Amino acid sequence: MNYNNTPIDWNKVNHVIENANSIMLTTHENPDGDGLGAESGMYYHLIQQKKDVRIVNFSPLPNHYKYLNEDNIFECYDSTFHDKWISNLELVIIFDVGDYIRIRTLANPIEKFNIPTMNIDHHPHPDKNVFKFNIVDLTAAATGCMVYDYLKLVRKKPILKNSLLGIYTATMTDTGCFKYSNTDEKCHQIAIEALNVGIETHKIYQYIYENSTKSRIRLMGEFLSGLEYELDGILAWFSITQEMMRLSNATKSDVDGFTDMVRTISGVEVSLMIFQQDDSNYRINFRSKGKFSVNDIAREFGGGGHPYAAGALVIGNLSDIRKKVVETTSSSIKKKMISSRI
Ligand SMILES: [Mn+2]
Repeated sequence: MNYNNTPIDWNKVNHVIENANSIMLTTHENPDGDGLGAESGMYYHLIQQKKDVRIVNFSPLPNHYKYLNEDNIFECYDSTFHDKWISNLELVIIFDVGDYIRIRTLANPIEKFNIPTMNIDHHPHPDKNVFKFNIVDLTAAATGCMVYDYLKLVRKKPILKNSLLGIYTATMTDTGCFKYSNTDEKCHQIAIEALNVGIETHKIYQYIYENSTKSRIRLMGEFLSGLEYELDGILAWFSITQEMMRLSNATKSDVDGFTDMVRTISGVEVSLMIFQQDDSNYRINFRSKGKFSVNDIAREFGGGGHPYAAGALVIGNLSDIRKKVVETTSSSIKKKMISSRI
């Protein structure tokens, strides 16, 4: 089964899910609202179907998503604790992963015990991929919207409130609170359904976006004072070093959303973050307002993503990476500016 941005037959997908009794749900490391919301959206449905289902992620649940975890459904992978259960699984569903490598060490038991994998994602994947079942819809605003499509079709009863809480979270976070160009009618339909079942959507906003740690704000001050512009301000870029993380007492999740924030500056079309994750590993993030694609730039560094939101992992030292990434990004934008004038 390979729906690689081709029309998805959810009935066929359902056939696979129905036939599996024990199912693990997972998403990428450092999970976001979409990965977590897609998981919990699916989880409550499968529990009602009497499946042996658990959500096991490589990373712990970030604090601002604790409201999704009233039933303690999110587990953090521990091989000594989980591998026995994983060895008997009939299916693992991986949400929003972008790149299989981002489930990190969870790939070990999946491969060791040869567990069938189902990829449900709105990021591009190659036609030849590692998944047994590949379900990709690039037009979906969020992976949570795909879970919504699935549940709408297969459930005889309305979607559960707990599922909608996850699906709404996924939709809200991946559309930048219904602001980005990916926001479509379905996103608002999901919001309407969430309100109809009594989900307090304004509170979800507060949990996620009005819950900044003081460390995050301190870190913001640090990186904003070093913000740089190229191409007359069309490209804005910044780096966050381990030293800055230490000084601010910040954690990885404090960094989320900074690239989006920098993109909001007037005149800036592309924002770029270079984030030092440890001594020699860096995450680079690109955001574009829509004039210039950035996933092709991310691909030059072995990454990928959506046309206007992409990233990659690079190895090296900060000054080399800065030089190379900023130069490559500038020259790519410049080329696009020239070709769009012709
Ligand atoms: Mn997503």
